[in-house]
Amino acid sequence: MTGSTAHEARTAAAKAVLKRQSIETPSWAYGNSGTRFKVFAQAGVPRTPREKLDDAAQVHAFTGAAPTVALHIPWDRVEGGPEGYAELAAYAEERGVRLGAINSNVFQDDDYKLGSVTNPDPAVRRKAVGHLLECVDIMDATGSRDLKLWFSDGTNYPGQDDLRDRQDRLAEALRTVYDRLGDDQRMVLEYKLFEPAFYATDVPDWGTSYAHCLKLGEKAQVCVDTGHHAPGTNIEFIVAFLLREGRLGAFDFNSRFYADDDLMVGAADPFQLFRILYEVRRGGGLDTDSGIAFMLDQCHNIEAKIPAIIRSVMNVQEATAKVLLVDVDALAEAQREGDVLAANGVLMDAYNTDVRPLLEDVREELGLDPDPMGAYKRSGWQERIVKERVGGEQAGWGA
Ligand code: LRH
Ligand code: MN
Repeated sequence: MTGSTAHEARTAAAKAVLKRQSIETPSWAYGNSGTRFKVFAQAGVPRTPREKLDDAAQVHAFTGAAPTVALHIPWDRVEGGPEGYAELAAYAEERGVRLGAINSNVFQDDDYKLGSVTNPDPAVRRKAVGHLLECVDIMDATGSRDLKLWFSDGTNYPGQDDLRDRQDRLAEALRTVYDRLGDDQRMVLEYKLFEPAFYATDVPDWGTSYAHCLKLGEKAQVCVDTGHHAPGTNIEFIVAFLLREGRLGAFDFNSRFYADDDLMVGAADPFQLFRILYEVRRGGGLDTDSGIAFMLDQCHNIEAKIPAIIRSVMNVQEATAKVLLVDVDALAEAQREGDVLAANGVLMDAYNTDVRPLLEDVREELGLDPDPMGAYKRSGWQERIVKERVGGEQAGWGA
């Protein structure tokens, strides 16, 4: 096959993958967020889970690649128990999106100061496990597959608590929740190096999450939040390893310059996103049945939220298009021959390819405007929500 026909074949194959790409947006990114210094409220921000879904539907309408929305409990709590969540799921469907992962929250209650599921006090542990089980009840109502677990649990000073005992408590709680999962449900266990704990975090790294998941069973998978690693960590190696083990369940995509900055994915380090998605592709993670949840987990503290999320979806699409254009045969050959520069060159050729025209074609073939950001701007939705969403309590982290 000549070079050009091979490239045409790669382009056609890439289009097929890009047309079915699904990136989950986080309900909390549509609400107000900030840092410990300040939360800058923005006009037009949603006041209810339904208004968050209205905004998420805009992102999907203009990108065609964001059909699901992750919820966070209690930030997205609705009245009416399971029926209430079933109605919320129906509301989402009517707007062309579906409810995705259910995120638990055992990091904002006074009782959890010394930990939630790892707390020395068994009553506090029972309360935390109770919330996690309530989240599974909500999954039953919304039809969500994934329970996403992130624990802020940790200590600030050596000796504050027994690190081994805390792991025993964590394992016991995870087992209780795991055994409650339905056949088609999973738990994805997210790790984070530090913050809010500043000495030892109980699930600090991929190895700790992986080890707990192995003990629990197949329905327990690791969630890789791209902002949760020590500076200099080779995240794509972790991705390659977990894919090889069949334990890469989900991504929380964002980007950072320093710590858990939760900036737009690809904004701080587009080459890192490319390297991560290359290992995703290499490990079969872009195949239809990979089961990996590609989610955004971001905070748009100063920039307009809906356009920022549209831009983020486009950043993932662009990085995905680039990795799909990698000439894998030439790469494998160069690697076999130990031709370091040729091998690196193949990857850099793909990375340096301007894939924006390809994505514009994909959008047009999907009946979408080739310019999602421009189309959103022209839609007048931003002006409309600023005008309509007056009064009431704007959504936020409630921290
Ligand atoms: C923790 C985290 C987790 C979410 C929260 C919104 O830093 O990444 O995924 O629960 O952000
Ligand atoms: Mn996260």
